[in-house]
Amino acid sequence: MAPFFKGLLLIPWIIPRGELLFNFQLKIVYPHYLGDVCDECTDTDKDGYGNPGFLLNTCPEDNCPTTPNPDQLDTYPPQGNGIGDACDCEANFDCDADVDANDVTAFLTDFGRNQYNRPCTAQNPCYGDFLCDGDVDAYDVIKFLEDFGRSQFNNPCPVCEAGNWCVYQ
Ligand SMILES: [Ca+2]
Ligand SMILES: [Ca+2]
Ligand SMILES: [Ca+2]
Ligand SMILES: [Ca+2]
Repeated sequence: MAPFFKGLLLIPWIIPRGELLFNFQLKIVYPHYLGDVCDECTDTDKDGYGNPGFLLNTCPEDNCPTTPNPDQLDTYPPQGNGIGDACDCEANFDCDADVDANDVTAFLTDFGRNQYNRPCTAQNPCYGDFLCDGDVDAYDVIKFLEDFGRSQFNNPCPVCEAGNWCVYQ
């Protein structure tokens, strides 16, 4: 066959395979150039855990989607609440976007409670007992101050659900 015709026959062979190869390389070499709809791990903060809400993600879900936290630690409250330590607003008692004067008031109301003084119970829980050890003491003040001042303009608090922080008897 003349070289010209050979060339014509080769073109339809090369084009689809070239596309395949190109896509393959693009996926391997530039995984973050993939659109969200075909990315198997949409991971904005690049910590190996995927943003919630992307159904095609095959990587585990990130408990702080905009804060890199490869350890995914969630130690407050002790039983965890699905929001990682790296971004949780533990002192946002009313679950709005801030830790402000309302939260200070709630904290001060319960500060000083312990097993001898108005014990923390399931019926009357203690706001600010971050460790769930049955008191609101100096340790909890330090933890409270870590988040005080966060607002919708300054490191906003993640969405949370108001409810019992600790499991009391
Ligand atoms: Ca992530
Ligand atoms: Ca993260
Ligand atoms: Ca948490
Ligand atoms: Ca608040």
